[in-house]
Amino acid sequence: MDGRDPRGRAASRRPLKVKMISPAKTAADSVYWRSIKYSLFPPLGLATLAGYLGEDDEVTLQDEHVEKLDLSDEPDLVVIEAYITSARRAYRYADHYRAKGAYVCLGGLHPTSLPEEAAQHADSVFRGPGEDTWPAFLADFRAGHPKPLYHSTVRTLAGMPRPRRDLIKRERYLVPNSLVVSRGCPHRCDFCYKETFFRGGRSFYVQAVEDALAEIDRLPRRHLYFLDDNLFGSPPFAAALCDGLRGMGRLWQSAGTVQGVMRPGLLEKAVESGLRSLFIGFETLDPVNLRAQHKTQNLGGAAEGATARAAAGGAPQAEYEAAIRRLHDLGVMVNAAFVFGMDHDDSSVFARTVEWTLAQGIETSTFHILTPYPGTPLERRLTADGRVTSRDWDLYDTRHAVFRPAGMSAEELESGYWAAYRDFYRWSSIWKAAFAHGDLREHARHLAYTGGWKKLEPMWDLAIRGGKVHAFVPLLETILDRFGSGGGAMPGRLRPPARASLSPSCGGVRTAGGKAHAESRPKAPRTCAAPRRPDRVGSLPLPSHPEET
Ligand code: B12
Ligand code: SF4
Repeated sequence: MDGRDPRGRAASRRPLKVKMISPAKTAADSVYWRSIKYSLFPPLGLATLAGYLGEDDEVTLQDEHVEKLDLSDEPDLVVIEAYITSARRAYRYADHYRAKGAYVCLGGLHPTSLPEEAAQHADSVFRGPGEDTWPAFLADFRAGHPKPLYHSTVRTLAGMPRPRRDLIKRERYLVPNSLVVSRGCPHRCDFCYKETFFRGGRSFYVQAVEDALAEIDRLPRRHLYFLDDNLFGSPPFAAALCDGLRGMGRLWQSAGTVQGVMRPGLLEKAVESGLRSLFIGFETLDPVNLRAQHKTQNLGGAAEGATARAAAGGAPQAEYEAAIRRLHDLGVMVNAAFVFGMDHDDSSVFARTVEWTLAQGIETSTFHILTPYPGTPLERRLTADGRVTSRDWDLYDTRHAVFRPAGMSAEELESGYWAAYRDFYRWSSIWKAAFAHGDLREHARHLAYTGGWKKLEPMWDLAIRGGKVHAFVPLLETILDRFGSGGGAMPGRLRPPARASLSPSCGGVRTAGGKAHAESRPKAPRTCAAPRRPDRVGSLPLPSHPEET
């Protein structure tokens, strides 16, 4: 190296002009429909990386999910985050800026899985989380000798600068207060992106609780959304976080596991600190499928009592039902995620699954078609068996069958997937699920939330077009607040375990205790939950988690 980067630039200490881009699966200016799903969360990964830049560097962050990209600028450095479904557009923008002479960096989940593919469009490719590689690259770049490939190995969130939330256009998002306080997950399910992404270092680690609380403290309004894969992955960490959160007057949503829910005491702490809805990857009701995907933690394990039932009987339903009862008893809404197309599924799986979710009074469900993300054990297995039928990454959106299923045709899998959404969110189903709860108030709450959101779909479309998504936050919060009065979620007001159907459940954010709630309210104004709709055909579900597989 002669002090020049591979594209001929000499070492320089001058401020950098940096452009950060989160490309969307499709352009955000569709004339047909704008899904609220894409206006929920800001690009937190890029905002995190921006935190490592110098104070005098000039940074622009554009998120194609919510705005039309300005491609006419002349940055020195372009930073693009690519997911599998946005890879095609990410490469297009990378090529565009390279042709203009900018230095282009590609990172995120897809370049991590397929660095050689990404390298055709980038000057530097990054594998894994960026907290170690990104500052190393910046030093190399400023010194004039950046490397073509950086692979993260040092996994820690200690000393991480604060994400540059000032770069986020808050008014364009319904849930600007998203955050992650851990990375990864202690489990290893075959279909999950996680093992591929974290290869080369630890695959589960947490932030210092005081750092997490400090970040929370600086977020305005009340509502928080933890995007962590599994917030309860470390019970001591989760318990300490909840202890710290208690009394901060926050309302929050997150993802957890059946195991985490069944752990004695932890859920109660979470509810006391403001948990209002939990995304849970039930994935399948079939124990053979769970074992094949190495998701045996859903069959029992760490938790006592009810967990043992599932382990003994082999079927997960008893355990799932116990977890749902526990959540509902504490006033927590359940967003259940299922994956269709595992080898033990046949074409009866769709109706059976929907029927079961309705019988449990589950408020929202997200359904997915099994998708072999590159680099996962699932992908390796299906590829070895010659069953992968498409490498068109645009189709890897969990709505398309990109492999040959074992127990049905690909067409049956796709049509069954759409039918599941239709059947879960049809009015008769909403009524049925609502009446699975115990009393009139529960019925009304379920109907109001699930049905109400369903009716709001056209409104979201208009709000997004008008750039007014955030204006709906106070309204939503008020609605959710009203319905929260019966829940047992305020500090000191935890409801005792009751019969399954007694507790209220709601659209994700529900204050618990009306008046008492107002008393514990922080100075910041209140916010609301994040409704989303997974697709055009399905109706708008309640606030739920974006994790899609
Ligand atoms: C929020 C979210 C969304 C939001 C996106 C919001 C946004 N603007 O980013 C929405 C709801 C739109 C969404 C949609 C979808 N999602 Co999504 N989503 C997530 C979720 C839960 C959190 C992402 C996040 O913010 N993470 C926290 C930040 C800090 O981490 P990060 O973004 O990964 O960034 C770090 C590193 O990746 C790295 N990095 C990233 N870019 C770069 C660039 C450079 C240069 C460098 C150095 C480093 C670097 O450094 C960052 C800091 O460590 C993840 C799960 C997860 N835990 O990550 C799934 C996830 C990313 N989604 C996934 C999927 C499949 C989808 C959908 C296809 C699902 C569907 N059925 O529709 C759609 C398609 C989206 C699209 N546009 O293509 C998969 C991706 C699989 C894959 N291999 O790409 C994930 C991993 C879920 C899962 N468990 O499988 N999603
Ligand atoms: S699917 Fe969920 S539980 Fe399994 S490894 Fe991934 S994040 Fe963890």
